[in-house]
Amino acid sequence: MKMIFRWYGKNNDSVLLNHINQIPGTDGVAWALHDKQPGEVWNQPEIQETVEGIRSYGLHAEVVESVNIHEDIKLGLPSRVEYIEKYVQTIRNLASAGVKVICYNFMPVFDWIRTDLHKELEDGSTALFYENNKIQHITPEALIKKITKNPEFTMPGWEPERLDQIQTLIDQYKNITEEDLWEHLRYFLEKVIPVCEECDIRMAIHPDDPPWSVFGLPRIISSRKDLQRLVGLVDSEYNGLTLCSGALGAHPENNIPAMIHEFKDRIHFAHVRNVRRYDNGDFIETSHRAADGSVDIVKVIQAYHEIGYEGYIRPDHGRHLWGENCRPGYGLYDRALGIMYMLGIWDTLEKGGYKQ
Ligand code: DNO
Repeated sequence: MKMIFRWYGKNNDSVLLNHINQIPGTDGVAWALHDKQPGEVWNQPEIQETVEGIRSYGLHAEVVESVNIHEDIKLGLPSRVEYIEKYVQTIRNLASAGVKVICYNFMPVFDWIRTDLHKELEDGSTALFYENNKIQHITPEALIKKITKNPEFTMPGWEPERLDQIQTLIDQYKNITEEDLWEHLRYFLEKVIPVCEECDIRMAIHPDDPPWSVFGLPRIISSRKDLQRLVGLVDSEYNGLTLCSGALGAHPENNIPAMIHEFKDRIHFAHVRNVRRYDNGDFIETSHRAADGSVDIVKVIQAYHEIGYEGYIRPDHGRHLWGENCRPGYGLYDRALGIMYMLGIWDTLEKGGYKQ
């Protein structure tokens, strides 16, 4: 496996490239042009500048997370034709800079959703928390206002400048069923996968987070059945997955090690993190350690080892530790600890397991 670290760029991240290259076993970053709006072409010079900046620290820039998809594509509007052309241009530009994997998602309106970005854990650290009951009793607008009191602390898809459009977007989805969303995803993939094959760049869809419908919006990448359907939409290895143990792991029926075995040829990017689930549907993000959450991360890494995983992997969200001031879920310390935990398991397996 190839260990990487998510980096939000020199203007948007408290973590520096020089911090990342000090984490053992970490060779690259998952990056993006974070100032780009969905639907804008990423031009070669700006891609090149970022890629060269990353490489100057001895890190590779082979994974992009994410090139976001314009809502008109997800809604299946006539303007999707133009937005898909732009997406294709971005794919070509990224491929010419040596990018190998593009992570994306097909969640309507919002990306990941939490109700508290700094929920205190027993040890005094804080972490991202999802309270099911709150989501059922709060409007998206009220939730956005609550969590964006500090403008630095937003979630992707929840930017304050989008506030005005949120209601309009939600209304636009009122007549879109899950089946419609599947058809729109198929349409998109049928256009982009042939280009990916031509330029050797793999698409890796990120599952829904949380893996169920929120605010009445359709969500379709939440379970094993959904992943089976996704890989069948366009039968090409270039149509693949970002298998996120935390996003999928919030649902007790999702067996992550079994998914790793079943979809082994289509996993191009692995996100690893732990969550502690509660019976009422709430969950909190914990350290990576198996004992701290509901997902057995030892078994997750063991499954990657069993399939001989050679793709990219990164620690996903971490807790906020030792007074760190960082993007929610994206501090340096807990994610670096997560890497050492994963590599510890992996290296032990490489040596044939622990023997007394
Ligand atoms: C959350 C991330 C997601 C992911 C996107 C991919 O922290 O895993 O925001 O990057 O869903 O498009």
